[in-house]
Amino acid sequence: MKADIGLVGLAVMGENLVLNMESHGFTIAVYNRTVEKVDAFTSGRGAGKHIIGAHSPKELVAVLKKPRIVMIMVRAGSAVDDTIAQIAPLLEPGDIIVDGGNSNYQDTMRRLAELEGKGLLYVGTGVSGGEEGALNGPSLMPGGSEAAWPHIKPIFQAIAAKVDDGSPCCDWVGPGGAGHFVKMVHNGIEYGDMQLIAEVYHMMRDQLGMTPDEMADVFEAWNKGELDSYLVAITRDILRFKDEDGLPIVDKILDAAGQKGTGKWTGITALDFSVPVTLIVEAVFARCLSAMKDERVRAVKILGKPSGARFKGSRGAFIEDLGKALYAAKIISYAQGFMLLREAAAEYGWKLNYGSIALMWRGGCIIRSRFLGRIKEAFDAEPSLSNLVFAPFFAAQVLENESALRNVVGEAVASGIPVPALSSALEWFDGLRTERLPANLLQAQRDYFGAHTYERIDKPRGEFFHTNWTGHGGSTAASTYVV
Ligand code: NBP
Repeated sequence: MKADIGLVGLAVMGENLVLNMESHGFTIAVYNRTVEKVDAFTSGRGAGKHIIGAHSPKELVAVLKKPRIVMIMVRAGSAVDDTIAQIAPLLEPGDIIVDGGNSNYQDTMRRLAELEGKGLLYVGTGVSGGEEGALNGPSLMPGGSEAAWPHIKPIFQAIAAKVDDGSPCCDWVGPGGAGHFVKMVHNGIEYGDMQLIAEVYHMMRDQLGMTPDEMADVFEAWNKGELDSYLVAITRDILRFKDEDGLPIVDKILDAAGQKGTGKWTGITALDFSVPVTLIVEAVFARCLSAMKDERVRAVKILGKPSGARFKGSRGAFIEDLGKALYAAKIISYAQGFMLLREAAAEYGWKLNYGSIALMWRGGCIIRSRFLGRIKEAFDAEPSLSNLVFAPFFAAQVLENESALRNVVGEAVASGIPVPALSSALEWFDGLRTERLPANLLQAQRDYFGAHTYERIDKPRGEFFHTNWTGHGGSTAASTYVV
């Protein structure tokens, strides 16, 4: 028996992907660095299935159909390089290595260049949906050597999540590190969505004094409308969940958030590309601030809590505004994420299909939602759409919900409840619609102290001027450049 694909890395994701592939009729050869895990798997969850256990990379490669496909599901970073170093010398030109871990897209670009140089094909694919998704249908975002796509497509599209019309949440993303880049932005958006929900929860808990069960009812209602999404659904379930003593478990969980880095990468990339992905960056920093638990406890002792105004309005109307604010901010966050994708596409010469990316995220992954179907429609209607909030549907939606967002942020500021993601959404939206920002003054300051020059509103763009502001500076300007 020959295997359709080999998989290295039998941890939670690898095991479940193998079982998913097997359930779709594929035969899989498996290998893991700690070899005992191979036998444990083939005699345990994998027993009696079309799964071949290999005890060395050589054994793995020997049982694969040609061109050989080896998928790596190990910890991102040097483990991927170690695994490639073991597998690649055993392969022939035209064989394919797929990295399905959360690798940094720049590592993927480096590995791709190295392996293509040896005649191999290399794919870096985002895999989202966690353990459950890996088993029952993940969202898959493959990119890299396009010649590999016809070979991996039947397997990938078979195991991927499907949306209502049966379309798989997996398509070819693009060359280079495009697959892992799209996965990185997916994870950044996930940080943003989670932070927005957490801020709305904070407002309900501390401003309206709602119980977890009352909040769960609100999330349940929201999940039947435009906010219908996996994260809203699990928030409802989390709020309802009781500890052994019958009390809500959410109230007992320490408020110090962890992170594994992909949100941070999105922020760093946004800064590198000068794209204002403000909401995701705020979401990352909100986790950092939450992790400073001891410092915050100390701050309250020294500085006291914010002693803002108490909420006096109608509770029902405010809950409605919270839902609308969440929706408006979410639109803005996705607009920012797609701006980053567009910039990366321009930077690296990738032709990204934004509608197809929205479809890949529509099911299987953590940010899956009804809303992504709308995004797909917007990009399908206008593939060159430069900004999601310019699409007629989203322009109308964000404007319809703008006053609720403004109201919620205003109440939060007045009462001293931090809402960095909600407020950054509003700031970005206001900034985007301000024709004349105060950057004229910034340019004057830069020219004053550093002779950095400025453009003028009464002259064509691209002409730069320097003023001798003090009378004793020289007339020599610094060269103009963007860093
Ligand atoms: P882990 O990220 O926990 O990695 C464990 C696997 O990596 C084991 O098979 C381990 O082998 C192997 N490994 C390590 Br650690 N160092 C190695 C090395 N130097 N050489 C070879 N193998 C090595 O597993 P996971 O949670 O299943 O995630 C796999 C990948 O998928 C990661 O990149 C992760 O970020 C990504 N991902 C995870 C999720 C999720 O929900 N967990 C979701 C989406 C993507 P050993 O058994 O010998 O120690």
